[in-house]
Amino acid sequence: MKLSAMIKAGMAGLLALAAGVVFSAANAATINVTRCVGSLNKTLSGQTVTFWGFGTGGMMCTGALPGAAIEVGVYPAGSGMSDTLNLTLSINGMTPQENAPYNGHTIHLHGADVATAEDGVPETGAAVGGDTYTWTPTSEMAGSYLYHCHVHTVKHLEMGMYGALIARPKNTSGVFLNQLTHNTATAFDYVQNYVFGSVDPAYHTATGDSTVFADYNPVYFLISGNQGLTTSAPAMTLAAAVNKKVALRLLGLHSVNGTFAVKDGSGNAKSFTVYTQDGRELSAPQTVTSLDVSPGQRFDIVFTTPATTGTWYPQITYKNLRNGTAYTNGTVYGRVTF
Ligand SMILES: [Cu+2]
Repeated sequence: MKLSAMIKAGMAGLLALAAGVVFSAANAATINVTRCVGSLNKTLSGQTVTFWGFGTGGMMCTGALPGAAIEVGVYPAGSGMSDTLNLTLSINGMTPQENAPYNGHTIHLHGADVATAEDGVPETGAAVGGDTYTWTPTSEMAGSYLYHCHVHTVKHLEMGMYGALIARPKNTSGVFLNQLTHNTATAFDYVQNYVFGSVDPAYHTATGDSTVFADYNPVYFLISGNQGLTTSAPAMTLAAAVNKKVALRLLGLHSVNGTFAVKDGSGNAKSFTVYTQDGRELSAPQTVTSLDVSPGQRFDIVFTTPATTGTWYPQITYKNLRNGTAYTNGTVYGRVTF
């Protein structure tokens, strides 16, 4: 290797280290990510609600709602290449937490094929005082996943201990592609994560085996931690352009039913195409005008902005699990301008 090439390679390695990414053989990467647990307050419809979120900073952890998204590369089929995620829950950032037997926290990689020891489920032996969770996704696993705490899940998920986990295509040089899968039909110009959430404030103050947990009555509804109650104050915004492909990753971290749609300012539903469901590419993409998203489900969709400028509103209407009725203040809006 020429000296100039060696210096370049060294610089690339330093830059990769700075980003928390270490390249190993054949350009596959080991992605080291650390999360801690920290509390945060949000004002929802004028009321203060305390959340626990996955964040960064260890002992002085600043929680985030949702936790920052984590991306892991998946390579073309037959390349023999894989990224490995080492996701560490810091032992130095484990408060707040509940009293025993629901003490501590874990990270569960929802939808990922991992060994039991990497699964973060206390009932099957996972440590609750900090651990490292390893996942090596393969080509066919391109798509969207979730990470969340699996200690007393009914409480800790509600407290906001969740985030997006993305298996995203890379080329054999290790560069992320703007595609949902290695199928070029899934290419996009823009992508956003729509993390769905619902909030029952009673769950946020109850602990242990309180009877509160026997009845779920959410009153606040979120996309990626924001209320977005009107089209003029949306939870998500994207400045796109005309004739472009917008991909949205729909991530079901709510605890009720939900129906997603993309509408224009007059309420007319626009078509979008579903390419992946629950971390696998559909054998035939589905073009629809609405999509039910259940708790735990993930869909990756694409729509094309029209040839003339305007604004569309991706939105979800949250519905009661028992009777399917839409909740008051239960429609949360995003906004895409083009
Ligand atoms: Cu937890």
